[in-house]
Amino acid sequence: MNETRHNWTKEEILEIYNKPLMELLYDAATIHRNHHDPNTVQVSTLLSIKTGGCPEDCGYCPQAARYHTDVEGNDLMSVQQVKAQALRAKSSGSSRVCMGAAWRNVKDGEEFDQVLEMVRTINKLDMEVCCTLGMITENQAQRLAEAGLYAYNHNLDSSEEYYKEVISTRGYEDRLETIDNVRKTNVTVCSGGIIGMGEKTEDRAGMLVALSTLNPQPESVPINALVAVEGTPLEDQKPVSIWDMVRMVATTRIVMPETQVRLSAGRTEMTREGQAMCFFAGANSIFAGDKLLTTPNPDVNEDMEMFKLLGLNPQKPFIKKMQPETVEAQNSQYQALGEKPKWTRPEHTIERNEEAKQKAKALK
Ligand code: SAM
Ligand code: DTB
Ligand code: SF4
Repeated sequence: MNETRHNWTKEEILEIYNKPLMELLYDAATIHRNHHDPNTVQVSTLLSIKTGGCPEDCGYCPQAARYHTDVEGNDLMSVQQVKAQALRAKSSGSSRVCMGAAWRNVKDGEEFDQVLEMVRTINKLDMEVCCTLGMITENQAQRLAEAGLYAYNHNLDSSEEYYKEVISTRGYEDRLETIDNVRKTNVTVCSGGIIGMGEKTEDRAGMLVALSTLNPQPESVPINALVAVEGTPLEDQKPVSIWDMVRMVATTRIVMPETQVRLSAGRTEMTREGQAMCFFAGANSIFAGDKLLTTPNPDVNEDMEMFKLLGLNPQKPFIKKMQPETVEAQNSQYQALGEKPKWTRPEHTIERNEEAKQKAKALK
């Protein structure tokens, strides 16, 4: 077994990332085998429970209200709708449902209570439940844990330096604080980022420093390739090369040996050969279902064919950690505190985000 280190430096990570490819693949695959079954891949289904109309300015995101994209906004789904979708996901081989909401942060009240009920409902289907709802307080994390949440996703997205080139409406430290709030509970941490936003290799390494020096490291790390959506400030970004994706996955695997590395957004642009290389390099999780949150993803049947071809098996739920218990709302030991936390709003100017906003205004 390789010990898990929490003191990786940017220079060390860059050295790994830039290794001759065959050596990088060999090192990553070796570490992967020492910590995981190389033929097992976790399968998660994404569900956008509240779509579009988000007040933030994340330059990559089609759900930000200020840009002009084709995303149709939707109010919060009902618990019954979510249950039906979760059952579909389960019957198609997913062990986890990840519910996403286009919110800046969670607000106590009816909508959050409804999300808690969704968590209880899916946990009772014996599936792992993940949520990604924006920033949360410790009390909100505790309430999610009590409802039976298995994981909370909150991405760092990039290095601290490059983050400032993409998002101005909240700070990197807010993201770290949310991750820390989740860490105070039994809920596992899912945090990763996006490549292909125009960042340098140093920024990819910087993000991996930030993630790998967390102690404990996140239980899962999604690596997304930017899906460049028309109308967003990053609409003209060139698709990320498969070689970059493989290097990023392999480096993530090496610096975070125990984590589940998820080959996330961007798979529609990848060949089976490319994805196979990512699995060899240590990716052991995917998002399945023909939609991510708002953009396309490969068809489930095609993914299952790929699994068969590669001899991969979907991971069963609760293999890495026991299923949490669900406490019913009436027995909860937590109150909604109605806190108004002071999440920062750095508001630096990002020219291209500003331009996209103006363009969207003009089109209205
Ligand atoms: N609103 C919440 C938040 O930002 O934390 C949760 C949903 S948000 C859509 C979740 C993550 O999806 C983002 O942090 C980002 O990493 C990823 N994402 C969003 N748009 C993307 C895109 N166009 N391409 C790749 N990843 C994207
Ligand atoms: C993550 O890292 N990737 C997922 C999930 N966590 C929430 C989201 C990808 C979104 C891609 C763009 C879209 O479909 O809107
Ligand atoms: Fe909103 Fe999340 Fe999209 Fe940012 S990434 S605009 S917070 S939905």
